[in-house]
Amino acid sequence: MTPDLLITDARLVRLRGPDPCAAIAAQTVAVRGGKITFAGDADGAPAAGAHTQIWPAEGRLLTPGLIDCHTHLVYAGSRAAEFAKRMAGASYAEIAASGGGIMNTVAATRAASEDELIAQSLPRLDRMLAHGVTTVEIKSGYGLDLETELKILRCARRLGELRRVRIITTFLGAHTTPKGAEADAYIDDVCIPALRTAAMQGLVDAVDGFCETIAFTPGQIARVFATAQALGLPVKLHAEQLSNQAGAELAAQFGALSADHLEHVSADGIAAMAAAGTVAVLLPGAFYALRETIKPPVAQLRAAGVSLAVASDSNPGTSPMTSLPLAMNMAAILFGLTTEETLQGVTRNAARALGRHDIGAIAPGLSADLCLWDCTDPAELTYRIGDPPLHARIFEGQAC
Ligand code: DI6
Ligand code: FE
Repeated sequence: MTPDLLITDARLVRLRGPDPCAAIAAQTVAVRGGKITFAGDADGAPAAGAHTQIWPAEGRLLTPGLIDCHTHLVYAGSRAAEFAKRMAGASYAEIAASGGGIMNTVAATRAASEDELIAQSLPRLDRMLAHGVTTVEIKSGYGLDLETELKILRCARRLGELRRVRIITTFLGAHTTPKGAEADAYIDDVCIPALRTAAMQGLVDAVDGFCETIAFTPGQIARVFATAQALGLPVKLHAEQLSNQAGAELAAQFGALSADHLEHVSADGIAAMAAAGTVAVLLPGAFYALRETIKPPVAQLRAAGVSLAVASDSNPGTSPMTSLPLAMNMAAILFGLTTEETLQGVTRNAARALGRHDIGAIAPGLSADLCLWDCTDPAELTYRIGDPPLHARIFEGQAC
């Protein structure tokens, strides 16, 4: 089959096979109809036709496009003023308890029109893309009422039409209890009905919750997860970020794609995740911004065979960051991941955390989401502090 695109002379990192992070010189990748049809030595490559675009990589590194598998990208407003308070000594939990925190962003997001929300979120998306991202997961959770949760999810879908990027949506109605409401009543009377409506409208790819003393109990999250299961939607969980709530065990029990944060996960939680194949999504941006001191138990997760992913957690409260390569650097420096682990964490393991088998690696049949980098060593992507040497981003076979 004649390719639409042939990338020649690339230093290829496939994220597949026994040595997934090896960089192999002088490789060719062929693309047709937005999908990879060949990756390997030039002599085995399909022949170019009259309309084949030939792109000499000139020895540059070629990796899968990066996948940010945990973001809260769509929101309105800024929390810089709260940041200033925290730097002057107030804690995140104190600010949340006094009506600030997530509720601050909820008020701004409710007040914003859909177009305003797009206008504020699009520049953040553009910065992500400029750092090599080709797939972004976006959570709701700054609406906490039916209308605003739907608005956020519609905006997330629209962002995927405005830019050449794959957007995956996650319903996070169980983010916090809105002011004046009672947690159980909110879950049963607002969150779960909103989930059903959003799912019916095709706006939901997965379901998340925040299991924490300042958010929801495992029992409340379980009710949301049971609804997700009935709707045929996969689940994931913000688990053990600030304390241990046995959220990892709960997530595993529901066959969750991922459990995220995990600073306070227990040995039992790790064992449950390993048995269920639940990916650990590490979010060093929030750890850094909250000046946390307890790290996720990376050595134990590794020893148990839990797959590690890394994401930006881009959100206005605890991780106002849009650079996934910066998260890679932080995961190495702060959590002790190797440069191979950080790269796998934003490619094939991030794909697993999203339940996707068609992205995150370079192999025939997969989507041609690729990044060409002005370097030859894959460690360069983690080594630089949020300043990745991106040469070109390719989404479904087209440079953009
Ligand atoms: N965990 C977090 O770190 C963010 N959400 C969550 O569930 C914080 C979101 C915010 O402060 O706005
Ligand atoms: Fe988050």
